[in-house]
Amino acid sequence: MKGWMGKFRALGIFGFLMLVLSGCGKENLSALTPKGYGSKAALNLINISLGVMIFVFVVVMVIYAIVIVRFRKKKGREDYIPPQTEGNKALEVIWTVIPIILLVIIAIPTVAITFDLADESAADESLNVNVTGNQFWWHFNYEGEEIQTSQDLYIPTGEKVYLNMKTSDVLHSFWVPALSGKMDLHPENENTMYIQADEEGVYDGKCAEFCGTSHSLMDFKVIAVSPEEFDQWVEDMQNVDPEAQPETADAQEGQQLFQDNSCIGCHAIGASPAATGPNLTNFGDRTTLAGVKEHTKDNIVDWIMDPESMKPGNKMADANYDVTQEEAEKIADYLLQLQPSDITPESAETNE
Ligand code: HEC
Ligand SMILES: [Cu+2]
Repeated sequence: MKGWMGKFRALGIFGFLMLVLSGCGKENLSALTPKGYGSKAALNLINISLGVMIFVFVVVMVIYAIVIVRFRKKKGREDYIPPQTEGNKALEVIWTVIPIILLVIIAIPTVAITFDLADESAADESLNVNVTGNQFWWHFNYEGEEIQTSQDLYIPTGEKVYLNMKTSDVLHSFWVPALSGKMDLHPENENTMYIQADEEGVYDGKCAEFCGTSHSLMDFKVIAVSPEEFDQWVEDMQNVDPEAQPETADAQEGQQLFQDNSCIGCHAIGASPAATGPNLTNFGDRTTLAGVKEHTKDNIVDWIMDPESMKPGNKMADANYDVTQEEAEKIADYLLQLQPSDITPESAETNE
């Protein structure tokens, strides 16, 4: 009786966990709610494999149940031994051939999709973005467009965007579950994959390769907007004047402080090449700070005063600058008004 109770309790806990955990995850961070070409292909494969596995499971369970019932030890026939069938050729062939057929059913679409997702034949006439992974932030350099961004990757919907990926330090892995599978980043070899978003939206991305203390905070976003909105965004980004004067006096002072302290040494504004820190050209249009924190003035000030406490081990923590709280507020005012485009993450979310 006690043993049964224990089993029921375990079953109860599993059932409960299944219910609760199935509520975990966000829609735009899930491979099970695919919104892109690669993720849809992957989900198809998952479903095919699952179908085959369920088929095998059911068949085995049915045979198992029949055997248990039919061949029980019966009263009066305790010594009975059923006819032995080892070495039965027909049976051996059948249960060798069936798994082969099942594996072929899984293998054909797997191989086809693998080649399809690795296909780079359209790369030349597509949008190419050079992606760099850094501890613990992402950099995006739009090839031939004179556009550099960090953390937020804008792409047009309905077309393949080729990502040529490398890391500046340790291994990272680029993963936007709702759009595609993962791709590792390596310091020397460039790895290429394409993503294609079928619907507008803001898709969360993660670093999927342990890369240090703040690995779990190395988040980014893919912002998929309509092709027209994307063209508008490109134009806006190309027309940014990195030296443009802010409107308010505080922001103007902030701009000066940003230049006088070492900030500008690590953070580019405008399309100058990748620096040691995130490009801040469209910082005011972002919805998160450092990939993970709420994009509020308070948080930005806290970040400038003590980046280590918000993202342990990050490379700004040992930077050499000395600003007061008041100065940090002015710098935040300056950074927040860096809003070069009307195309923002909100455009992707409202136009669905
Ligand atoms: C030694 C280089 C360095 C210096 C100097 C530096 N930063 Fe940074 N900064 C970084 C790095 C690296 C990150 C990315 C940290 C991370 O997310 O891992 C960063 C992140 C940021 C972010 C968040 C960016 C984002 O993408 O959300 C802001 C804002 C910022 N820095 C502002 C400043 C300001 C203001 C100064 C000057 C007072 C400054 N930084 C000085 C390297 C630097
Ligand atoms: Cu990483």
